[in-house]
Amino acid sequence: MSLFSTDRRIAGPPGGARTRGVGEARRGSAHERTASPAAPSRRRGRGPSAVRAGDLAAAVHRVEDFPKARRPVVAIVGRSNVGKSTLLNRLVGRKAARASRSPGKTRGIYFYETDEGHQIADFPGTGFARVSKRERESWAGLAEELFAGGSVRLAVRLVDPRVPRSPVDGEMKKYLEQRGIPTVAVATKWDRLSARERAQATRDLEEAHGEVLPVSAKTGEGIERLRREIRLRMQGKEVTSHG
Ligand SMILES: Nc1nc2c(ncn2[C@@H]2O[C@H](COP(=O)(O)OP(=O)(O)OP(=O)(O)O)[C@@H](O)[C@H]2O)c(=O)[nH]1
Ligand SMILES: [Mg+2]
Repeated sequence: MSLFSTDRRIAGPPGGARTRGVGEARRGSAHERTASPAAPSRRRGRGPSAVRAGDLAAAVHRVEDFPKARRPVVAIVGRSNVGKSTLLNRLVGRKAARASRSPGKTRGIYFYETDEGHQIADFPGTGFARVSKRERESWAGLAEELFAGGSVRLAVRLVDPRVPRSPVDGEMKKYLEQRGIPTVAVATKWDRLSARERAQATRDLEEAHGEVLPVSAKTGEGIERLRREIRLRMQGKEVTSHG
């Protein structure tokens, strides 16, 4: 499987994504210009080195863009439009990443600061057919590089409760398992489900993914629980391997 690839006919075996070609990704393309996250906000009355939750630490479109100083990272992954950027904003308490009603908004890996010692990374979505093969391969290479580097200590795997058994999500689960990345499965947009749908979705999701935390970035439901879970899972984790 090639992460971020939607077309299984062209997808290689698990782990087959290569970094080759990543350097070809052009900085400043129309995509990147429109998809760049909000610029770091001014830090009023604070020193230039003061960092606050939601500050952009790195925008990665090529391998060379990865931050040099490695910190523990929480990766937010999932299908396109599932709500990754919106959830990240809710977690950092500020509109840092750009979200959009139309899928394919996030087009690079964006690292944001948190006030808990780790960084949180927003990923491009998987399963979006309208992204070019070349771009998908470039993202797959970047993801491969990051996941192999040892800094990702937890992946928050977002799933759509209305599509509990998406094959793309199944592939992501397998991909992360194969790389030994611990994960938390999270069902997004929980506010959109009726009580009856919630009960059904819970059963279906647990069957497909094991324990799943339901959240709504819109109402805030489940967010504190997810924050606690992330904190717990990141406690004492430092970047030890590969720098
Ligand atoms: N009702 C509801 N809508 C949500 C929620 N979270 C996200 N959305 C909406 O879902 C749409 C997609 O959100 P994004 O955060 O851009 O999704 P994404 O996964 O980052 O998408 P890509 O970057 O394209 O992969 C936006 O219109 C959001 O407002 C939620 O909890 N509840
Ligand atoms: Mg996004």
